Amino acid sequence: MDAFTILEQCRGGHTPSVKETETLLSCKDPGFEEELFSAASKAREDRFGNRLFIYGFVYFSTFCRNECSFCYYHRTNNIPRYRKSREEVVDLSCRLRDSGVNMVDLTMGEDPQLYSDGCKELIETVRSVRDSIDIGIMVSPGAVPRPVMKELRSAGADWFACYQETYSRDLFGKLRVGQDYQNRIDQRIWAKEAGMLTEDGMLVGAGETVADRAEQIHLMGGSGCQQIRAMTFVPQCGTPMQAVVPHGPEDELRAIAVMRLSYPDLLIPASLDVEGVSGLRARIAAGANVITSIVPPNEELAGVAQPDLDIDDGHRSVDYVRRMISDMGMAAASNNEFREFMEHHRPEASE
Ligand code: SAM
Ligand code: MD0
Ligand code: SF4
Repeated sequence: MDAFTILEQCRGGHTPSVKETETLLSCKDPGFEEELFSAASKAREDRFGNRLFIYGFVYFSTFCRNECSFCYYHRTNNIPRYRKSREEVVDLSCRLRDSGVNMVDLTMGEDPQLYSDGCKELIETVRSVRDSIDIGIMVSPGAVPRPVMKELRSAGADWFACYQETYSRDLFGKLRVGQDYQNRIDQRIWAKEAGMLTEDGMLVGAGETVADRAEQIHLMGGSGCQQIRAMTFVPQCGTPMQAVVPHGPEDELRAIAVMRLSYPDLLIPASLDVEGVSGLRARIAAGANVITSIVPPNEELAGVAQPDLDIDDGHRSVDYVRRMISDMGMAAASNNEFREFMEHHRPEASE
């Protein structure tokens, strides 16, 4: 079946098969992309109106024991690193709350210091943040031991993010060198069992095929995660993948649109960490309904894929993105709206 016919069926509520997804991801016919994005925007509007959720990003430790070949914070990369104290993380989270984000995403490398003693410092950090703010809390700590999940939940974490990057085992081995594929899948299962909402994600332009991408969209969308994302790989100095030719945003935008059409109820981020604010409009126009990676300026905080882009000029701020989205007829959702989403979708703890 041709891409236009599949798209027409999707408009009527059809979930495309993997093969059909591949067709949607690869059709180069004139006018197709415009129709795809407009159908995806319509699907978002039907579910979420003109509302977008906004998340703050606190990358509180850039130390890491892992050697992901795509990552700037790769263990052997000789770069300056930092670890924020518990008090600093609380302060930053309060500032982000005051600036108007719906959630803070507490992210770290697999820092041995935060992992020691059953991830005690991580858990206590979450608890201190929970005691100080009443907006959403997401944790993105990497792959933690199973018992830690329950503790993160009872310390106050609402969400657990852990991206598989790819569902090709072969490519996974090349990207997340030395890490266990199944253990990373299990993270989201265990987090869900502990009563947390979960996020999965794919890297785009990191060596996958279009068929891999189509399959991954299905696996992520059907896995019970409430949020799924695609981020274009940004080559990083000092890493094994530094010489890879950077991919444009086109394939990520297609992935966002197809995810929206296939899984209209899910949260799908437009990350400021790939192209900064200049890439926001296109991601929203492709069907994203969350803006992630708001980072407070002048705090020596880093992004992941774009360690400093748009941060110290204050462009990765709620005020700035609110202005941008209002030009598109969109508005920031309230904390109550976000809370409602969480309450409605939070998995029941099963153990
Ligand atoms: N360390 C934790 C982990 O790996 O799960 C959490 C933080 S990690 C830095 C968050 C995500 O950022 C990764 O899973 C990956 O998808 C993305 N990321 C890292 N480096 C990137 C790059 N160079 N380009 C695009 N995305 C990247
Ligand atoms: C982002 N820089 O949202 C963040 C990060 C981790 N949960 C999120 C990749 O783009
Ligand atoms: Fe460490 Fe996460 Fe970077 Fe991998 S992606 S090297 S686990 S910070």
